[in-house]
Amino acid sequence: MKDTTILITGASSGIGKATAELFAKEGARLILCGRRQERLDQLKEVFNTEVHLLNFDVSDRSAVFTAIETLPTEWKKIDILINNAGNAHGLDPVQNANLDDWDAMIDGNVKGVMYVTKAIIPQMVKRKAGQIINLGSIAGLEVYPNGNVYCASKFAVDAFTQGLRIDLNPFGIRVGAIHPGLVETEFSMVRFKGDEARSKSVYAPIDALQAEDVANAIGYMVSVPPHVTIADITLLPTDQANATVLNRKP
Ligand code: 8X3
Repeated sequence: MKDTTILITGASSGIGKATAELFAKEGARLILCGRRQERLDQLKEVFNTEVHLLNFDVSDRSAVFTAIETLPTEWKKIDILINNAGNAHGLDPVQNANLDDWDAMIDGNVKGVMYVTKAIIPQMVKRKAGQIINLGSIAGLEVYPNGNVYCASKFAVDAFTQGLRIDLNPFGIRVGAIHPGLVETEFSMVRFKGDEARSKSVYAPIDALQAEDVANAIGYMVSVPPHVTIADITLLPTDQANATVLNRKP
């Protein structure tokens, strides 16, 4: 992957970081995006590959377009975009939910994916080449209790991915999504606002997916021959049958 440039959002932790590690090992050139500069710096230090860092918030429309427009010339050709940034905030019934949580999920998970994609696709369209992989979720395929707006945001990612695949079809650009179930990352700590016990209780009853499992599936989506598009992968822990059915350990 030596001459392949991959841009990953939300690269400082979890699935984004594991994906960056996987592609760094394969020698890809990486543009790592995130909000936590120190974490990005640490990755750049240990990766044995060319890395460019971008510190911006995907939900900040002008920051997104400025960051992409002002990339140095040698980083302007992006072969693969991995729209990974996104979070859940709260797990409450609609009637009790916090509106700031809703805004954060719609702004980050939905608008963020759209802004970054819109900023990056002109050079893909021009070159008639490229690949875009969006991080969906099992929550974007099924609605679960109290998931309401988080599920809505991931359903939107799924719809946007499908629309993008249609619109970019004339240009030979591959578009797909990956829909993970429970992945043991900082996801629940963010969702439950730092409540460690509640966060642990999400993953403890099962053998959850690890960030590396999702990264490996993304690696597969990228590795197939150019005439093949993996449109969707739904990746579940073996202990998870769907959004709500878990084979809990005794
Ligand atoms: C993360 C998976 O099931 O917690 O998107 O919504 S779930």
